[in-house]
Amino acid sequence: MDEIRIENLEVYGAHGVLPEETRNGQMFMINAVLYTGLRPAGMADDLALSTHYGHVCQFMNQYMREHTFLLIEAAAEHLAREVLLKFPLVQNLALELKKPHAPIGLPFSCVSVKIERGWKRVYLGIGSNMGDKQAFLDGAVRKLKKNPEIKDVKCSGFIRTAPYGGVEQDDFLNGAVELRTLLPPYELLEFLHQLEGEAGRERKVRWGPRTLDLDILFYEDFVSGDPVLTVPHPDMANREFVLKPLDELCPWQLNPVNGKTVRQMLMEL
Ligand code: A4P
Ligand code: MG
Repeated sequence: MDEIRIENLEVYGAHGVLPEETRNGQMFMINAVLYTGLRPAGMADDLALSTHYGHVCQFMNQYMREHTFLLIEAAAEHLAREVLLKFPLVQNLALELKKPHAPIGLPFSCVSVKIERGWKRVYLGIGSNMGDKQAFLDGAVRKLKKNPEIKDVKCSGFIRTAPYGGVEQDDFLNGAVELRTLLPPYELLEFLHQLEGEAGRERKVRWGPRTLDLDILFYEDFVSGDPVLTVPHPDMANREFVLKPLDELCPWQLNPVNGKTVRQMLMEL
């Protein structure tokens, strides 16, 4: 991915743990790498097709002045989030926040923190087999769209499917959702659990009836075998109710564990 680089931008702010730091303030320096496509602006020679680095610098300067954090970790975390929300063409951001006058009492040139944050592409499986199934699925998609840390939400069509997994229960309505999010995997999972809770989901029987089930199928090419969050979803290759709607959204998406595309898994099933 192309980059716009900002080096050693000097900003003033009142961040620190000591009272005199928040009282007097001090100078900070910012290094930022904005990962974004530069081809359209480069070909057309048109600033409207790129991200104005001057605006980014002014924005970071103002944000650092108007907010106060104890830790440079917190200042960097919040600043990165705000830049990613404010400048939509920036897909990922590496941000280094340097504090050259930190009150250490020893000779040093600089302390800093460096983080990378960005909009990550995610695919969810979504299902319901209790009550007004369509309304539960529509409600979940609406709430995903309302979260400021989620964007570009696209939904497959919903299909009626027979229950899978041996528990005798009502038919399901299933679909898949594509989105981009600033939430890291476990925070996204927590948000999905919150939405399930708001839909009145009760966990009585594993694989049993539910008002709303939201599963993370893919999170970029993140791989995890943790039982709390297993990604990609380990049983997707055996589930037509997952692969069919997913195939509508991303037939060429590669499962990094088995090396197969969604289309290939669906054909083999
Ligand atoms: N968990 C681990 N990995 C993930 C992930 N990638 N996404 C953990 C979401 N959650 C994940 O899930 C149990 C625990 O799995 C969570 O606490 C989470 O930390 P749950 O939703 O409480 O329980 P569950 O859904 O009953 O169990 P499980 O194993 O998630 O089942 P599935 O895979 O969701 O399957 N038949 C049809 N036709 N359509 C369906 O949608 N769904 C199921 C449930 C069974 N049969 C179905 C359908
Ligand atoms: Mg589940």
